Amino acid sequence: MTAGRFITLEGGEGAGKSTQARLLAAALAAAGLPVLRTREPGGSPGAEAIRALLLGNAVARWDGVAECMLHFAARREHLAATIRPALEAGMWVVCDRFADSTLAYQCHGQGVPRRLWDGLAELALDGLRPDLTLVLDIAPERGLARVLERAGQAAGAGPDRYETMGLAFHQRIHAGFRAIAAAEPERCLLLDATGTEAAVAAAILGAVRTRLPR
Ligand code: Z5A
Repeated sequence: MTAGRFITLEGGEGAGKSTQARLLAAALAAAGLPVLRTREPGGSPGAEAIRALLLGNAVARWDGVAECMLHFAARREHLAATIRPALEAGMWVVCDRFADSTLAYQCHGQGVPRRLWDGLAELALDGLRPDLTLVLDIAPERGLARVLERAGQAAGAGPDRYETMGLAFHQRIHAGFRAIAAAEPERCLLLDATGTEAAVAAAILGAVRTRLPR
């Protein structure tokens, strides 16, 4: 039994998850709530080490199944070291990506069977699921354009391994996230991510207030 709240942000590349995770955490903190902002893959020393492996640039380094297992290994470590202790301490945990990303990227994107995701989720999560998942929805072409524009602005910041995987891959992921949101409407909310940062932030805060009243 956990005392805190667990909010995850999901969506494809450039949907604005990191931006919105930062804005939501700041808004919750400004409202006097204890907040922890974290991310996946990563969020604890062991999980960050796995992140460095996963986001390296060799596209064909592992097959989808191995990749799925690596994401869940990182997640289990992240849960044990960071998320569960924070929830048990009563914090509001805002997490940039979580298990839905594995379902979207590795199952919808890379063709890993759903039953494998189910088995790994049962093994790794010990029944923990987010209280609220905000799925930021944007056409992949538009999201990728945002990421490319950012890379153009930051000297030396080339695309990571997933960003090099092609438009068809990102279209499957986009469809996957929509299917996830439609399948679990009590947990997930699909939000239009094409508005300004402020407009998306306001929609998110409204959803959090409605769905997770204090
Ligand atoms: N992955 C996986 O395959 N399986 C898994 O289980 C998990 C992850 C957990 C993590 O990369 C990669 O791992 C990811 C999926 C895979 N694939 N890739 N690549 P990451 O953590 O480095 O990257 P990301 O999660 O995809 O984040 P991102 O590409 O940075 O996108 P974002 O967080 O959604 O967007 P952002 O950083 O907030 O914004 C991107 C740019 O758009 C930036 O310049 C902003 O200033 C701009 N932006 C943001 N919002 C707006 C609005 N509203 N209007 C205009 N511009 C905006």
